This record gives sequence, C-alpha cells and structure tokens, in this order.
Amino acid sequence: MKRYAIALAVSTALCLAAAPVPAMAQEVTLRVVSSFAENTQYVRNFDGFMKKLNAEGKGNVQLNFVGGPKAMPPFEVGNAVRTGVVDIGLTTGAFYTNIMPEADALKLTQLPATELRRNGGHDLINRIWNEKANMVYLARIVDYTPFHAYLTKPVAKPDFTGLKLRITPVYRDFFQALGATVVQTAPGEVYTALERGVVDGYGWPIHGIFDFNWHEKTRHRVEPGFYNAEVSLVMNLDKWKGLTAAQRDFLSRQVVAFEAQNDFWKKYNEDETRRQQAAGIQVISFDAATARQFTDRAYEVAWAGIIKASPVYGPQMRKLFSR
Ligand code: 173
Repeated sequence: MKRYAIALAVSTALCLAAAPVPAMAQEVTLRVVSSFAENTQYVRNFDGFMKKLNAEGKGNVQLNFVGGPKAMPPFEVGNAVRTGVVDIGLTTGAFYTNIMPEADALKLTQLPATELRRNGGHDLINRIWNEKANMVYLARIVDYTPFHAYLTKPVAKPDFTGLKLRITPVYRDFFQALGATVVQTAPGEVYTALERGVVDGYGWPIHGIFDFNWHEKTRHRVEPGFYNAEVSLVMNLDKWKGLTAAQRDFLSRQVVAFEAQNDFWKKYNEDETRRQQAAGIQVISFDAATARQFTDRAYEVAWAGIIKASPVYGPQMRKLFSR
C-alpha cells in the first residue's frame, strides 16, 4: 500500500509537471498587418510599441507583425480584419471605405483622440465599427497632422482645374470640387505615377514623403493643410471577444498608452516641414481669407459626402468630432 501511494504521488507530480501552466495555456498571439510599408514612421513607432507589449505581455498577449503592403495590398487590410484573416490592422479609414462610408470620417476629427475618449466620440466610433465592420477600434496612432496637396506644377489660386491628382477617398470630393481630375492609387504606386507624368501631384500628410522618395518629383506644397490624418489600430471583433477579461484589459491599457504618445507627431511634423523646405519644395499659399475658404470648403464637401452616405451616424460623428 505504502509503495503504491508513493508511486501514485510521483506519477501525479510528473503529470502536473508535464501539464501546461494555466497562464501559459492562455497566451494568445495576435497577427498584425499594416497598410503602410515597414520603413514608414507609422510602422517604426508601432515596432517600439510591439516590443514593449511583447515584453510586458509574456504568457498573456503577444503581437506578431506579419508585414506591410508586400504581405497584403493596403486596401484589403480592413476586409482581412473584418473577416478575421488577420487579427489586427494598422491602417487608415480611407483604405476600407469599401466596408462602410463612416471609415473615412476619422480624418474629420478636430479634437485629439484623447479628448474623443472623454466626450463619447471614441465610444461612438466603436459602436459603428462593431456594428458595420466587425471591428474593435483600438487606438489612433497618428493625430495632429494635416493633409496637403503636393504638385509638380504651380497654381495661382485654389483651383485645380486641368490637374490630374493622385488620391485616396481622403481627398476625392475636395480635389474634385476644386476642379481636379483624380486617380486613386496605393502609396506604393505614387512614385512611378509622378515619374511617368501620369499625375501632376498627389494628396498626402505633411510628413512621410521622404520615406517614398517623392521629394525627388515634388515641386510645390499647397498651404494650408486640411483635415487630420488618421492611422489607427483596428481588431477583429470576434477575436477580441475570445480574449479573457485580463487579456482585453492588458491590451486596452497598452493601446491607450500608445495613443497618449501622439504628441510625437507635433515635433515630427515640424521637422518634416523644414526638411521639405531644405529639399527645395516651394510653398504655395493664399491670402488669409482665401486660405480660410479653402479649409472650410474641405470640411463642407467631406461632411456632405459622409452625411449623404450615412444619414444617421454622419451627423452624430460631426457633432462629437468638431470643435
Ligand atoms: O494618401 C493616402 O494614401 C492616405 O489616404 C493616407 C491616410 C492617412 C495617412 C497617410 C496616408
């Protein structure tokens, strides 16, 4: 009997040693794809975030960066997150308007993401993203950043008649309202389009053009800028629901901390503006009243488009996103 009891105790101990520790069994690895290339500042910042998260999330949550536009075409990332082909997307709303028109409204926020968390804007975004895109809106990772029109030919006034400009949904209605002909391309196709003279310019944020070498083909930047460039982390809703409460809590804290670092862009944008000047890119500016009309027009046409496509959520977004 005694020998049997010892044998049982030993074999039980062995079984326990062999069995996985419960916390380890729960570790989940989330696959991330980016609509932007690995050498962009978006992915460089994300990389720092991922390293910190992976260090602090051992046995709990880990991120695995699958790749950028070479791994998946940038305009397909939203759908891949919606369907769960990947777990998390580093992308922008303009790249998944094929899922819902509301996605493009994130460029119209005049309050920083941290304030939208306080005024209900973030909750509204999540309600819409859950319902229409099967996504959780985790965090905004680019803020405080205007878009601009970059040109190879000068204009004397805010009139783009006769120009063919590269766009995404961000700029479509506005550039067309200013008389431009537009052609949509992924960022990866802009250089060749400029080189071949297929386009006379493009829309893009104040930062980032050097990452693509577009400065080589760019002569002018139109001032003022308009809207607020948005890049965010979005997650498949089912995957989110499948996490434990502790994992959701951990991930939420991590992304909120990441979002709280968006002041980064203020200095980065100043540096990039100086770098454009040093590269010989000339600023085209208007008198104060014309400049004001230019930005007012940008918001007017964009909100008109959003509200037409989304008559219920559009006005709610406008109320919470505007100053
Ligand atoms: O111009 C674009 O490709 C675009 O829509 C965008 C949006 C956010 C950040 C950078 C680019």
